[in-house]
Amino acid sequence: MSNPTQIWPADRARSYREKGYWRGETFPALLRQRAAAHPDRICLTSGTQNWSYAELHTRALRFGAGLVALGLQPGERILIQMGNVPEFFQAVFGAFAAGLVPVYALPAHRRAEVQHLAGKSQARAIVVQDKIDRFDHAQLALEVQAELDGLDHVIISGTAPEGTLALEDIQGDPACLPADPDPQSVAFLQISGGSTGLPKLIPRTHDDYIYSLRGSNALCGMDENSVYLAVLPNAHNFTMSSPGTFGTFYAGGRVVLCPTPLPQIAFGLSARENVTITGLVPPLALLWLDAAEKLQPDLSSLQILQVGGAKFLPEAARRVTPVLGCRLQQVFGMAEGLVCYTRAEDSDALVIGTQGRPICPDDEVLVLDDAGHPVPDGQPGNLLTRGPYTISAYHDDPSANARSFTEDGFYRTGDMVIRLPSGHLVVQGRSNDQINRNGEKISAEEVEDLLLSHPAVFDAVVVSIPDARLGERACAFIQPKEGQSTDASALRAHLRARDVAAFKIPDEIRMVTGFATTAVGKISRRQLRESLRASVLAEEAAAQ
Ligand code: OOB
Repeated sequence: MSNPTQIWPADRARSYREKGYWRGETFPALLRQRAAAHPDRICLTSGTQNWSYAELHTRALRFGAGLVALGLQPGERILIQMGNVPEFFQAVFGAFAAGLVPVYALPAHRRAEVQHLAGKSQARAIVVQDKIDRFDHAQLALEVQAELDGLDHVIISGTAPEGTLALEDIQGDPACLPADPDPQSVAFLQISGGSTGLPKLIPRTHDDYIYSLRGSNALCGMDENSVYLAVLPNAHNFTMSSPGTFGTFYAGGRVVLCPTPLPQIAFGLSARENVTITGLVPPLALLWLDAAEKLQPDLSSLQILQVGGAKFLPEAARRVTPVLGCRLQQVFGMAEGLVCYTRAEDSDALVIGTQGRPICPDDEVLVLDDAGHPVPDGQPGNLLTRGPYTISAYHDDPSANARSFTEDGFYRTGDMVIRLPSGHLVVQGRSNDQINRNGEKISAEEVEDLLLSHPAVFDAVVVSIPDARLGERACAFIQPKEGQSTDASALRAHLRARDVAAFKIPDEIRMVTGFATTAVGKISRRQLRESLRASVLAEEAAAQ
């Protein structure tokens, strides 16, 4: 497993400890302490189920001990793919108790992603919910297991088919659990959106992640009366830590799990459960705004609506308080670390027009031109960052590390931003080829590769197009091989057969006879994507 000193060099680690950011807290200790301090307080509500802190803790210890009894060793990885169900937390905190390192897959991930994540992390076990939205994740887990050496255990929450273990049967004696882990060791592997290839693994330590929870809680006003509605997938970093579910547990508050992001359901839950804070991606926030105008729901308990994951445009941002009656908080974050928030004390102009400023005074932010020179405030540049909860290396990925981090440990975010003198950032877009569709990140290169594997495709270029509903949508341009032909539905079927997450299938597929080249040869894919994008935008403008 990665050595924490590779993630943070010793001098920075020392300074973060001295400054009190890293306090030696760990996830097993966190839940143990909360359960001891207020055992009967409810920490999780899902439908008619209410779990107290003591119940979650007991379930986690028993499950963790069951994992130890299966022979799993501290430091080994366990892949978790579950929806917004309470058992997600039983599995994650159980893994923590056993000293195991969870790897989080999203519910939308299919065979290509799950196999990659399990293989890359050398997972020894996989825990999945039997079905999410009618998709059979148990079957998928068995298929992945058949392909991978060392993936010894498939554990199912729900109905466990033959060859798998039922989560509820994995129980052991908590006395056999290991001692608490080193606070600077890796607690779990988050996954990156990324612009190249399949998701990369992001090693987050107990110390760094818990600092981000504490910092987020302070500036979101979280306390034991906070009720967080988890609408986006639990596995996503926004839902987990900004301040999200883990921040709520840290504060001793209550998490309410939303079975679907549909506004009608979420509004009802908010009123019934006295929800105080929730987080949405911009397309969902738009849906909520429109629905609230029609339905006039009771959202009187809701204090903060957080919007993040993709750019929330000022026209929409302006509607939040008048329509929903709560404060807007913009959140600009990344699973690699850095999270920016607008603050309660910020002017309306900052809350509506910026994506906030970093949690920590020691979050170092550089805004650089393409040659690596700093640009003045007010001008766009590439965002690089380093700080007490931002990684300086991906798990086991030297080539991604060489691309994504500078020698002195700054993460190249791939985002273009303008910094204001107040430190607030205004996100301008991506400097690399990633499509942010509905907050879900798609690598243009990965989809191009998949399209190129179709026998009739000579070349494929995938670009992002601004979209009123999704924020951005993916448009693929396809040049068929000479003498061959194919069409959009055949290509979509081809992608589906490759078992990739459905959000990666392009919204639009256009056939072309060829791509522009320069006199000296092929122009760069970056330039090609830019010119194709410009042609779609021009066409749309002409049609209006
Ligand atoms: C969050 O995390 P990821 O890892 O799925 O995606 C990170 C990327 C950022 O680099 C940026 O390109 C984009 O998502 N992004 C935003 C944004 N928030 C994220 N772009 C514009 N405006 C925003 N407000 O998406 C994430 C992690 C923690 C908290 C919130 C979001």
